[in-house]
Amino acid sequence: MTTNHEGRRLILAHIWVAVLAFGVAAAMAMMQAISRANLDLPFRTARMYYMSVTAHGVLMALVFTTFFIMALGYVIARQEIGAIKWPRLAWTCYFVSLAGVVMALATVFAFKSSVLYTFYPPLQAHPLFYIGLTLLVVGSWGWVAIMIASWRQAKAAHPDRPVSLALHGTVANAMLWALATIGVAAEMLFQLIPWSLGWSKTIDPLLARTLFWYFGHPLVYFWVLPAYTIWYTVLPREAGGKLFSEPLGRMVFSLFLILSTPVGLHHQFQDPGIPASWKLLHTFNTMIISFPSFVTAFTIVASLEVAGRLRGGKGLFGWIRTLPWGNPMVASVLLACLLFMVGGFGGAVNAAYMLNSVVHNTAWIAAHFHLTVGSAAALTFMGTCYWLVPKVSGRSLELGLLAKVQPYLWFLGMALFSFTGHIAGLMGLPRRVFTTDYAGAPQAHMWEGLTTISALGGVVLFASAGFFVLVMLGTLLAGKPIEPEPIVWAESLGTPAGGYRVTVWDRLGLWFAVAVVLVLIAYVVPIWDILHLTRYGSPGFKPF
Ligand code: CU1
Repeated sequence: MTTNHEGRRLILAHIWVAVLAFGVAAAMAMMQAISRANLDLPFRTARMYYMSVTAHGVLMALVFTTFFIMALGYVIARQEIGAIKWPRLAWTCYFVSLAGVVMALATVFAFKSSVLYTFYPPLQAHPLFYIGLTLLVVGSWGWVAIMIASWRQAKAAHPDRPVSLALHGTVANAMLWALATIGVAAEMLFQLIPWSLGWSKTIDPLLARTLFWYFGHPLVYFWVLPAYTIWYTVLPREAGGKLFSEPLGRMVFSLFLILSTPVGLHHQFQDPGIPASWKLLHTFNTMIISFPSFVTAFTIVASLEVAGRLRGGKGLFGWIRTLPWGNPMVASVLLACLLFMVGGFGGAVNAAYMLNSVVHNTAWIAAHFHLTVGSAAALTFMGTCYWLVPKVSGRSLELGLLAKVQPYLWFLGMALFSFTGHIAGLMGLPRRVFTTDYAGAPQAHMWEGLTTISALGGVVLFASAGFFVLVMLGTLLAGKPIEPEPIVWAESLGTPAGGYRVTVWDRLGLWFAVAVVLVLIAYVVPIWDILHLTRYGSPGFKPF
């Protein structure tokens, strides 16, 4: 147990890493968008481009998200039990994760690990890249243990009532992460690390990709569930209303725990060596997992309608206008939700076997996940920082005007970047190429206007990211001392007298066990098959 002061330092230490990672990654993204529009920049080479895409992906998708999510988890657990459980473990894990990140990024910036954030073999990185990312994951396991221990303590203290919805969502996510990271840990320990150290000469790319996507799909839910937690437990109150249904929220998080992992083959539709029947099973699971997201869309829109009407909104759509669009936290989440709706429809295209072959490896994919992780998650996290950092640090939010403008700039930039990316992808523009002129090929001309608009989007996004980082630095370094407002979760509409009772959806241990069974059904046979195919190992390649 620790005092709140120590908890405060721990949480802010995580936020610092998240904000700095975000700032560096955003600067690299702008250069990439400009490079893909074939506009000449100083130092523009393929080598520089792939180094910077790797750094951008690792910093955004693995560092910014993980550190922010750990910070939010500590906030929520502390709120529940009044302190951070096992603070020494928490600090140890923080430094292990940070050391891993520094190690991995040092090799990236030294041009020794240009393998992109998916680190597909046979592209080969420096061993410290794989070891560093493994340490980041190992550090996050300590966080998982602390979340589960806090949850058990909260349940033991009040066995007759459920824990807060915020903690329920956080612990579902921690369990999901524990299950998912087994895949990437196995890939690192049995394949990538021994191979990069030269202990094994060749690697099986199909097995590596399968283990990666076993981890990679639940990874996207690891990003999105904390955003959903904020949508359910913070947004309704900040918008001036109540959560439409808390029991639906509990069901949603438990369903995500069950369904997030046995779907990874939907990233491998084009991979040979995996029977179509197994790909089909994963497709069905993917379609089922859209159900809790639809429930979330319904519940959140209903909660917002409650808020808008309580604020005096009338008529069919009048309540939308009366929402507090000038509150940077609320605006961030509302705009994140709008972008996510488009991203969700694109995701349904990706998940359909036939449609997937049209968009596979095109600019569509990068455009798609910038609406999901890059907007639904990242913009929600930024909005959450505006709400959370003053409460944790005891400092006033500085540069409030920039904070008000920032979510709108993100929305505009992402619309320019992403909508054009979807269209260009349908017209055949590949993802992950540093130049798109294809030696003047006629088809490449058709992309020109689109990649230019996309680059403009990149510049707007960079401005938005810069505003966010300035607001955070101003607040953390120069905010005026304030008496922070307490954190209060949103009330639920129609809470029964005496509060909610514990239901089957609160039994996360049970749902974790169900998730394990589904994972075994979905993966044992395909992985067994891969291990018994004629294996063609590949040596490592370092083209950049
Ligand atoms: Cu996926």
